[in-house]
Parts: sequence; structure tokens; C-alpha cells
Amino acid sequence: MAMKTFDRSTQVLIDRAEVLGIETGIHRLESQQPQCGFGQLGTCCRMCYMGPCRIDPFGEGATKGVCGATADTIVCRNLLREEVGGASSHVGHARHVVLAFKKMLEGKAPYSISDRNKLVEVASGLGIKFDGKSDKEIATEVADKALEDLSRQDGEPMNWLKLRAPKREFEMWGNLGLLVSNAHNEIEEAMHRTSMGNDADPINLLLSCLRIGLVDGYAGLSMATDFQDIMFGTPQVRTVEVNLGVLEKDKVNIALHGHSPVLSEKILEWASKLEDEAKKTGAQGINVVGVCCTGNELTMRRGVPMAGHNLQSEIILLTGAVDAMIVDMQCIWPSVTKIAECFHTKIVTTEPFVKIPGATHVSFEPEHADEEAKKIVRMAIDAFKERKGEDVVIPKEKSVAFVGFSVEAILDVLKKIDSSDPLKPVIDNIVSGNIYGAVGFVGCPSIKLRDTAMTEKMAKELLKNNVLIVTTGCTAHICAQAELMDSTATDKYCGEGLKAVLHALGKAAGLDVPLPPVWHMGSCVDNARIATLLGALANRLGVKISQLPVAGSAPELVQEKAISIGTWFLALGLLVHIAPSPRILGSPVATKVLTQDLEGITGGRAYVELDPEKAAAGILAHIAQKRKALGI
Ligand code: BF8
Ligand code: SF4
Repeated sequence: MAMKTFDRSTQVLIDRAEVLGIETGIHRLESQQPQCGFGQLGTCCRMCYMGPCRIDPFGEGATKGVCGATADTIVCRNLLREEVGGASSHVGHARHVVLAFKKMLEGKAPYSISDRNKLVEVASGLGIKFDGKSDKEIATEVADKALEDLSRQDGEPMNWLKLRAPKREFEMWGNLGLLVSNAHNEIEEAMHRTSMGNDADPINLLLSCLRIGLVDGYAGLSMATDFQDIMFGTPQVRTVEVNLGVLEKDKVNIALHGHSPVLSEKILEWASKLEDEAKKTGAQGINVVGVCCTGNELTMRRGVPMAGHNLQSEIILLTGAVDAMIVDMQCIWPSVTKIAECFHTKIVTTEPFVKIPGATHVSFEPEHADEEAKKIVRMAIDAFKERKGEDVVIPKEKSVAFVGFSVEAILDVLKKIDSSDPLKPVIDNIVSGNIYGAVGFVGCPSIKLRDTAMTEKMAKELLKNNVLIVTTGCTAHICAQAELMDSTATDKYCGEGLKAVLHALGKAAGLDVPLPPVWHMGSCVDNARIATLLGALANRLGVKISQLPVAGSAPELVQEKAISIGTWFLALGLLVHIAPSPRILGSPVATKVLTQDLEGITGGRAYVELDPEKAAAGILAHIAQKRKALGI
């Protein structure tokens, strides 16, 4: 039976999988049906061995676990643990980058400072004195300030919270007792709190969720983004190619998948240095393509083609054209090695804590980055030799996308219109209604919703209503593949007001085309850029973020990381649309607090809606309400 599929470019490969008898996520999802209702509602508890306990949400079965825990307690504990999973990933990512940065400063790792302006900006924000110090000394102090956020015990707010939190929200969090001090302590305490026999108060647990949201936002996303920009450069606007059609039959294809640019930047460098070696094997060269968030990092800074989002991470292997897929951390499906086995493809894992049966492991240490990257690229070249004669199927779909909308890049364009007050043109256009509002599209592609084109439909509906969209993560891949990040999308999809603004901005940027209506701001850690932009806008207007006519949406929630990012956005005061529902519906308290009461506390509110048209309408109604309250 033909399985459901996601989009045109993958159809041909799903078909190929079926002909070859290869199983994919779509097949496995189907065999999992029906999925557990208790799990979906969040009412299954496995925190101790008197359980697992399951609470019947309809009150017909058990209403309490063996220990007496209610559905509210169980759901809130589970939610907090999901957040810990997400925040640990982001804090782990940031720590990994900071440690590589430190090794670079000690002369032990072959990296360098690419963006001195960003270093100066971060250092001054942290209150570091410059007097006669070298860049290296300043950078060392910056790195130490970051590591302090993972170790301090004095209860002082984290340095990165003080550095990056918007003023009014910082004050509000202070009043709520949420100014977290040490990311690792917070993660430890959240695990402690949720283990059997500790916190049973759903409200206290939900407050802890907000704390972990702040840990994620500042010691994870913001910290990672700052160090990555200093080391590898702050992204600038450029055009790139996207979709599975970016693979090239006659070249050595290296797919980079995961999250950290510390690995991928080096592979890219060595792919270019070893081009001649590849040619000696008969290849026309080396083609490095990006998958998932590593794809976003590389495309934003280096213009590397964006081959595919998370759901395409196994699909891309079905082309038979990928010679090596190199992975680091997060969102890597264990199934990739099984599919790779059917071809000549090498899967290379690089982190000691991310190993997959069937993969080749090359431990990638920043100290030996050059040797290891060289070795990995040579493995890909060798694999290409084995590919000779094998059939490859590369979908023809390929489109163009504008990428690289860092806050700095956006301000550079705006400064060409008003050099002394760059945000003024944006604000004027918001007031006039040309820009009715803005929405951040973040997160993943859901295997449960992808065939409904949830993200694309919502985006088109919002653009029609003059809502500007910024995007990160795999959602950015989806938007790019739907040609929403090309300048042609502006006339095709936007309302008249937004169209006029984007034409004017294109002109200001020195382009002969409008800017696209969906702006690629990066990977999931780059959600920090969205928060910075919102903070700057709110600050310029003298209001809180919760008063702006804006919203966030994770239209296709998959990962725990999306939960922790979403909670940070809730703490910042945003309406956060999510589909499918997070696992909270089994708790009346969690559902009410997150979808209603929280609005009176931080200004944020969770909004669950699985129908794209209704979701867009709900967001538009929220924007209308915010505009009204601002008197515009
Ligand atoms: O951090 S969007 S599937 S790749 S979690 Fe993962 Fe989701 Fe993709 Fe990036 Ni983000
Ligand atoms: Fe059951 Fe309580 Fe143990 Fe959870 S902690 S498994 S609800 S007894």
C-alpha cells in the first residue's frame, strides 16, 4: 500500500523505499497506531517502581497513582522533565562551543575569532573592562563569564540572563522569583524535584518549567549563538539553494547533520582543501550539503545548500547519492545506519555521547579538529569510489532561498533607511498597518502533520494578512522548500501593505528584487536572535514584549527542545501556538494555567490548534487584540 508522504521531493524516494523494501519513519509510525492515549495526555507516571501508574482522564479508572499522585502532579512532573531534556540539549550545545572557544584561546584548537565586533559587543554587555587588554584576554574573560553560569553557587542571576534579557521582562522575572543563577543547578533541581516523593504541587512545578525555559533561553540558545557568531561570523543575507535536488550525482556528496558548527565548519573547510583528491577518484568535486540545524548554521554563514529537514534525514539516504552523512548531536534518528546499509553510504558519528550501532565513530575533539575533519572527508571520498555503478535517484526539486537574517543583518538594511533610528521604519509600518504583525515560526517537521502542509498553509494565510514571518530550525527548511523565502513569494503571497514594505526594503538593501516575506534567522539556537529582535522593538517602543502585535508558533512540534524554547517564549510574554498538543491535556490545572492564567502573569499563553486555517485565524485575532490595546 502506498504510504502517505510529505511533499513532492520526497515522494519519489518514499516510492523507492517501498520498491526496495526499506522501512522509513512513515512505515514505523503506521505500525505504532494507535499510540498510547495515556502517554499523549501526559498521565502515565514511571517515576518509581510501584508504577507505572496511569490516570484515567475520564474518571472511570484510577484517579491517583499508587503513591497518591494526581493527574495534575503527574502531568506537570512529566512536562518539567521534557523541558529538562530540551534545556540540557541546548546548554550542552552551548558548553561544547564555549569549551572549544577556550581551547582556541589557549592555542590548543585550530579556530579563530571571526567577528571582533560581536566579541566587543558581548564583552561590553557583560561589563568587562577593556583597558589595554588584548582581544585574547577579553575573549578569555567572556568565556569565563559563560562558564560561571554553569558553576556559580552565590544565587546571583546568570551573566547571560543579565546580558541578553530584555529590561522589563528581567524585572518581571525578578518579581516572580525566576532569576536563575546556574543552569546546571537548575537542571539538577528540576530532576530532583520531579523524582518520586518531592514536588507534588502542580503550580510550583509549572513555575519550575518557566525557570528551565529561562535556562534554555539564556544559558543555551543565547550563549551558543553569541559564541558561534564570535568564532564563525555573524550571518549576513545571501541566497542559497534548497531541497533534495541540491545533491549532485557526479560529486562526492557529504551531508552534515546535527547542530554544532564546531564540527561542520571544519568538515566544510577540509572538503574544499581535499577537492583535488576527490577529483583524482573521478568525482567532479565535493558537494557539502546541510541537513536540519547544522544545515541552517552552514547556510547562514557559508551559503551551503540546505538539503533537507529532520524528516528528510533518512529520506536523503534513499537517493543512494550520499557518500557520507556526518552527525554530531541531537535529532539524529538511529534508523539512518539501517538505511545507509542498503547503499554505500557511510554514517559517521563524532560525539562520545552519540553513538549509533552500525555507524563508524570518529571522536571529534576540537584539539585535533584538522586531522579528524581530514580523515572524515577522506572516508567520504573512499565511499564515493564504492558508489561507482550504483543507481542514484536525486529528486529534481530545488529552489532558491534568502537566508542570513541575523539581527545585525536586518539592522544593516534598516540603517540604510534611517541611520540614526533604524527601528523607526519598522515601527512606522507596524503603526500604519502595512506590517500588521509578526510571527516567529520555529521548530520541527512533524511526521504526524507534514502531509497536511500545516506550516506552509499557516504561513500563506498570515502573509496574506500582512503578517511578516521570521523562522528558524527545520521550519526554515520547510518554508524554503515551499519557496516562501524567495523574493518571488512577496508578490505571490503578501497582502498589499507587506508587499510595499518588502519592496522598499529590497531597494534599501541594494537589490533589484523585494526581500522575501519569510526571513530565515537560523537554527533552533538562533531563536535567541528572534528574542533579541523582539526585545529591541519593545524597548524602542517602551513596552513589554507581551504588548507587541506578535506571536510564536511551533506548527509541527516534535522535540523536547521545542517545549523548552516554547516555555521561554511563554516567559517572554508571547502567545505560543503549538501543534500537536503538548502532553498536558490530562491535567486540568496545567491546561488552564498554560492556556489561560499565565497570560495574567507573564503575558504569555499557549494555544493549541491543529487546523492550519483556524490556527492562523487565532493568531490574527491575538494580533488584532494587541494592536487595539496599543491604540493602533
Ligand atoms: O534543533 S527543528 S527536528 S534539527 S529540534 Fe531537531 Fe526540531 Fe529540526 Fe534542530 Ni530544532
Ligand atoms: Fe506511580 Fe507515584 Fe510511582 Fe509515579 S511516583 S509511578 S504515580 S507510585
